[in-house]
Amino acid sequence: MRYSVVMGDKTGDRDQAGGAVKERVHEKTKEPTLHSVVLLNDDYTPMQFVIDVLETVFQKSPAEAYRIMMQVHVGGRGVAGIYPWEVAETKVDTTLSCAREAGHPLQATIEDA
Ligand code: TYC
Repeated sequence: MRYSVVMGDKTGDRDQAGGAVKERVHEKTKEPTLHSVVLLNDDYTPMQFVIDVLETVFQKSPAEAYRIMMQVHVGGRGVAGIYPWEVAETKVDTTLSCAREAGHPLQATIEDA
């Protein structure tokens, strides 16, 4: 999903023109920078737990969740999803909280997409 944020400042967007005030003369849009949430392999987190996290936290289909989990299991790491910074941060927090609560050492990090 992509979206734009309208950027403006208090003075720069207003311009006097013949007595009228033009609003947002210099309207700008800025794409959010995107970040990858990366899952890391370990020897103890159950495969089914990782699949469950990918389905519930990262909204992956069962087939995609299995594919990503196996990629991490075999290759050591895999991208769970790509998001704006604050969304990525929340996904990592949720993943780590769920894992710790369940007693698993699963690790997740954020990288530039
Ligand atoms: N390697 C784990 C196992 O054999 C499974 C696993 C997959 C763990 C992905 C973490 O991010 C992970 N039980």
